[in-house]
Amino acid sequence: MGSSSPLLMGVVNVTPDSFSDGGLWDSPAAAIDHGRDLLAEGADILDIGGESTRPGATRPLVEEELSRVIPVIRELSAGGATVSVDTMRSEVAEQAVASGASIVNDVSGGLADPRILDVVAATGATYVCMHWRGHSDRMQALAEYDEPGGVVAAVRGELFRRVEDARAAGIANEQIVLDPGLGFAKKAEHNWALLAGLPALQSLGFRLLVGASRKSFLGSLLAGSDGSPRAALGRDAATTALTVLLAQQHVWGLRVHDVRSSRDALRALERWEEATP
Ligand code: PMM
Repeated sequence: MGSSSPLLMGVVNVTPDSFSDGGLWDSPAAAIDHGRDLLAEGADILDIGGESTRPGATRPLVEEELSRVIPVIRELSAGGATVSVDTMRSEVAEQAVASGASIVNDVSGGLADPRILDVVAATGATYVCMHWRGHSDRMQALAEYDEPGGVVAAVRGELFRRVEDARAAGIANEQIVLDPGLGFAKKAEHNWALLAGLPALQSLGFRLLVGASRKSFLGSLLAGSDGSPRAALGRDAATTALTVLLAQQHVWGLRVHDVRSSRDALRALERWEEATP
């Protein structure tokens, strides 16, 4: 693997309603098969989630979330995969790590359930701390960034406050990965500004993970002549272009649905870099 290649985190949504692939793998057995396929296509990490964060989504009960993700995490980590749990709940994070997950991917950055920070500190898991302002039912109303420096300065400042809380709970800097949270309380223009402004986030000194895959801002970018957004499954070529651009920004990881196309693109980029004096 070339020095600039980010890790590819393949998405396994065990949910009936995720916006990008909802309902495709909503039984544990189907999710396990899908996870194995993603590994074969070149995923470095599998991100297993049981709560949809699509705008307007309602939350599952904690028992429901546990019954979706735990069997999948247990099976895939027993097979040797590096597993991440996509959850905002401390109980789910705790049981996921006990079942073999080594990464806690918390899209709320500790805001939804602050005890998740204690779980991460106690277990030593890697902590993906994403920028977030509120649950999906109200997040689009929170997409206002009027302060000087706009969305990039706001996200940088708000993420840094999350890091301070994580450290106060006993999480070490080395455990932390930051994520700008594309699409979470962000309009399309905010997502593009954040992609262009990644160096400002990198200047905080942490590894970065970015999840652009199949998001709505790509749907609006690729809208048809009648203005209707391109459907989620038609956004992979644009996602792959961002994979290459973000690899060139030296991000640590990319969360993607279609692992094969991103893996192929990274291979081409590595070969290109090898051939470039
Ligand atoms: N996006 C989604 C879910 N989890 N986790 C991280 N760290 N970063 C993201 O951007 C992110 C995430 C929503 O996308 P999906 O419904 O397509 O999985």
